[in-house]
Amino acid sequence: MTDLELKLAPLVDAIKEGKKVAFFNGAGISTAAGIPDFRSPNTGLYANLAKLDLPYAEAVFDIDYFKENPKPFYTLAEELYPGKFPPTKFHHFIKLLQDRDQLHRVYTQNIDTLERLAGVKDEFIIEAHGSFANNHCVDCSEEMDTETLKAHMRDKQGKQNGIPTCTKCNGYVKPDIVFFGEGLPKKFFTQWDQDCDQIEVAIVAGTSLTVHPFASLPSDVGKKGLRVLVNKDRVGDLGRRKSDILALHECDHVAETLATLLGWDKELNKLYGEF
Ligand code: CNA
Repeated sequence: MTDLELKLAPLVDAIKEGKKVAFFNGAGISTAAGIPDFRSPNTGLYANLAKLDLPYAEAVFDIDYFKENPKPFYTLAEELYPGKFPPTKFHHFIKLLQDRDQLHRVYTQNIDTLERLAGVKDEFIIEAHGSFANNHCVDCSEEMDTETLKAHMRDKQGKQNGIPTCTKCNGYVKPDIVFFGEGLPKKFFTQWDQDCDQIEVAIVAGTSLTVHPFASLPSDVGKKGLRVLVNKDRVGDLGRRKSDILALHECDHVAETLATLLGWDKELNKLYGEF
């Protein structure tokens, strides 16, 4: 047995016993699909924003900055817009738990909707930082459908210069992803109130756990819950409880290893091969 397999043994046992798993996801579960995360040195978005001429990296997702200059966000949005990227093995592993009625919830910071694309049902997903699914004017809140938004983005030669603009008030339109300076969806808080004491297994994956309030969820998991960190590096307070498992590896490698230990590897590869 490899060191990773040994470490994962209590998690495999818990899944074999029929326990339900809740996920706490970040950008690192999607990097294998080709979507850069924020904070990885060299490859992360923040390391590659120089071309956007921002006062500071986070400004690209800052609501006050967006209201003055939406161009950097829309330059980035073109690269990140859902539709170009397939789910990873890690996403498919979540779906396999759903198929076995062992998925408790998926709290995700990601805006790429890859959990949905992998087939995870709406009732399980809490998109804590919103998604590209809907769009609103930042001034008058008028909704804009996604096809119109995309048409505005494509229209680079027109007077809007590729920036989606409200047909009612001419304000800038933004997808409903949560920017710095904006509140999280109500559902995030109400669902967590219901879930937090009932978590049997918590898998925290691909996140630096730096953005609050999401970052505090793993430490709120009740002491009886088994906590597992799947990440390149150690983050948050994971590792402080005796039962915590630290799987400091690539997310897809851990998904493959778990699938093999559970005898789900053929199914996982089939799902992965379908995209
Ligand atoms: P982050 O701060 O960039 O952290 C990512 C973490 O994942 C780091 O600790 C990395 O070491 C780790 N990591 C990267 N790749 C892998 C991998 N293949 N296997 C294991 N670990 C890996 O990102 P967070 O999600 O923590 O930050 C929260 C922000 C990022 C949210 O508001 C998101 O909206 C935002 N974001 C989302 C996406 C997306 O939707 N895919 C992409 C980029 C940023």
